[in-house]
Amino acid sequence: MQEKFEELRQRAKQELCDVTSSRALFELKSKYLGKNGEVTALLRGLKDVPAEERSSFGKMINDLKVEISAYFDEKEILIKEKEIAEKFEKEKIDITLPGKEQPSGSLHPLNIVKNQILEAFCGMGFEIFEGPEIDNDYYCFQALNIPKDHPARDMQDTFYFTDNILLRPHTSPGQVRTMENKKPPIKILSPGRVYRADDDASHSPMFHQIEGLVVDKGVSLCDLKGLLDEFVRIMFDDETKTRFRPSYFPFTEPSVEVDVTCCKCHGKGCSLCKGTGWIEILGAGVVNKKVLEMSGIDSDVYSGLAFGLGIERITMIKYGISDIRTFFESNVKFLKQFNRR
Ligand code: FA5
Repeated sequence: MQEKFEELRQRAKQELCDVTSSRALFELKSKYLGKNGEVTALLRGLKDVPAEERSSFGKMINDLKVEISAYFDEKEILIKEKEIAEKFEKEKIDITLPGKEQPSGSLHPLNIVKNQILEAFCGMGFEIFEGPEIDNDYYCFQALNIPKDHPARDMQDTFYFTDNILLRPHTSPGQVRTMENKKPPIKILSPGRVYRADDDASHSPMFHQIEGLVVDKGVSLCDLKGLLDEFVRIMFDDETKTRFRPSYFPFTEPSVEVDVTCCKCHGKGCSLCKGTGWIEILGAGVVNKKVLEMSGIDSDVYSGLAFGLGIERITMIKYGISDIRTFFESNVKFLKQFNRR
């Protein structure tokens, strides 16, 4: 029996030497120490051993079991260490490698400039009011002193759904809607998309305007000039000058168009400013008394100032862009230039 135990011990030791994985170790352990293992079978056979030898046999089998279990425990530690080392090796990463660049989006240049314009005016106490893009003839024209069949409608020809319903050609209806709903003093900005039957390098069928309206006691053209000079100083620089040219809008009297010195040639004359040294950025004026009255404001007590600027035009001047259509082509190479991370 002694030899049998010895043979079992040696065989278990030998087979353990060849084991290289947790899986193989588990299977070998079952072979010797499992429910149907060889050592367990010896213990089960004790009942057939004569009673006087049973105790010493039992002790020998137990010792053998403890010894073989210790071999397995030792081996298990070694295999686990080996397997962890292999896993680390396989999953090793080089933390000194540079990270993969994540492309980030950016605001569209028109939104960048729109935000700058809104910020400039909000800093001067203006609030924002947005009107509808689809509007009716009254708000787009009649309430702005442009009766049906008036020739001034040609300047702002737009797209009609019916004789009465149209895509607004300017943000000026925002003036009327505000005056109808708000008591003076009024100081609002009305930004949004507008539409016109235009299409060339400097005119788009859809573009963006920001309307400004101030209604209070005693406001005059001087206030308008001071306001717009300050706006130009904030948007461009101290060198940029403004020029007020007489103009005509049925809803303002007097009316002006405001030019700024060309950002490219600084007033000398170049292709961008068509040799004049100046670029027009907006239309403005003192609100026509008729418009105030039609909107329910007493024109003997209050006066108003209004201006309407094109965001595309200002963005083109700021960034030296010569064709308005580049804003709407969704060309990522063009748009990436404005990513100011
Ligand atoms: C108007 O739209 C007036 N409602 C502005 C106004 C408001 C005057 C309040 C007085 C008081 P005008 O048609 O000039 O005005 O347009 C204003 C600005 O919009 C222009 O200076 C120009 O910058 C821009 N603009 C006009 N048409 C287009 C177009 N098709 N594409 C791009 N920008 C345009």
